[in-house]
Amino acid sequence: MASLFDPLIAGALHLSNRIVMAPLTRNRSPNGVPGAMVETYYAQRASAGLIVSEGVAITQQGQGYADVPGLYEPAQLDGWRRITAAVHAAGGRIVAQLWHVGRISHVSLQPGGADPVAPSAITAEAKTYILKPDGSGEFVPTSAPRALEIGEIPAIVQDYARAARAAVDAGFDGVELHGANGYLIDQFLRAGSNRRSDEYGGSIENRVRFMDEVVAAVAAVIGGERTGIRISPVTPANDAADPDPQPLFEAVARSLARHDLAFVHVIEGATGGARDFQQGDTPFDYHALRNAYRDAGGQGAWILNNGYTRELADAAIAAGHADAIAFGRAFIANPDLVRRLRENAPLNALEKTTLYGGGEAGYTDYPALD
Ligand code: 8OZ
Repeated sequence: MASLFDPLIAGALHLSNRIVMAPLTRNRSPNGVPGAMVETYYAQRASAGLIVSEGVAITQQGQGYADVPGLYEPAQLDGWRRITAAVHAAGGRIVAQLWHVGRISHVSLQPGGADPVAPSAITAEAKTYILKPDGSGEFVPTSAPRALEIGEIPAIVQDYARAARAAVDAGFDGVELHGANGYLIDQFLRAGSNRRSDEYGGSIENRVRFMDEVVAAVAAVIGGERTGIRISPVTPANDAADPDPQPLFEAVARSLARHDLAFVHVIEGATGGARDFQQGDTPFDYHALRNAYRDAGGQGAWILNNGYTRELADAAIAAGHADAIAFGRAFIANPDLVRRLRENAPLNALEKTTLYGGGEAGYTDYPALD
């Protein structure tokens, strides 16, 4: 029977255990450049079987929040090169989460103050976080987006591919596409944000097309065995909504199965909230989702996430429902989470006021055991 502490091979990624650090937005990279503090933070957490970095913007257009790191300027890449080297020196593995926020942005973050882009010109009922001229942060409503012209889509697909190449050049072991939580890929998938009448909207097949093209383009440049994706079939985060998620995400799973990916990472329920959160008329069937992937030939590692305790995680791995489990908030507060889980040691409590932005406090100063 597999355990959380057994190694796992996920495509080209060799994990020393099945405990994954989930992607966590921390807003500590001014001008998109991750510095020494970010390096310390990730190196402290290198005992994870795999670190998925915080969302990293693939372009300035993909930026939606203040002080999120990027992968599109030389100084940003230099910062990541030091971070990936530090994680590797500490024995860890790290993939970059490639992020385009789509409509979850604000004009002040966009190139030339332009409107954010989205599948359709529908403003999200959501907030983002920007910096005021005095440097302090504030939450503001997201700006009204404009709908992408069909002729603009290939360039955005290529932006993902270029960022994937840059990530691997900067030392990342691979990438995770951010297909979750109401950002650009998810905006194309779900009917609430996609009202297009061209080949990228309408039918499920059409709404899956953008994701499929991004996955294909990224896998073509860095290899499917270094590529994973995160999805969130029912989360309401960022105004994401679809009336019938089961057939939609089973089609997503079948599409992903064609690309020989390293892993598929699934958020169960509402991101950071109720695991049994439901959209549509029936509870989402996550086993059917996994079966759709496996039946279509998908062999990537199956990573589950959201509110897992040690007991829930052990049970999911032992039952074969997951190959690995991702932990988010527990990794913020416990740099040595793997050891604590192994020893059944108590966990540090999370300080919520220091999650987004700020300095070392609540970032690199959570104590390890001893
Ligand atoms: C929390 C705050 C800002 C962004 C996500 C990237 O939900 C995020 C995010 C989380 O996927």
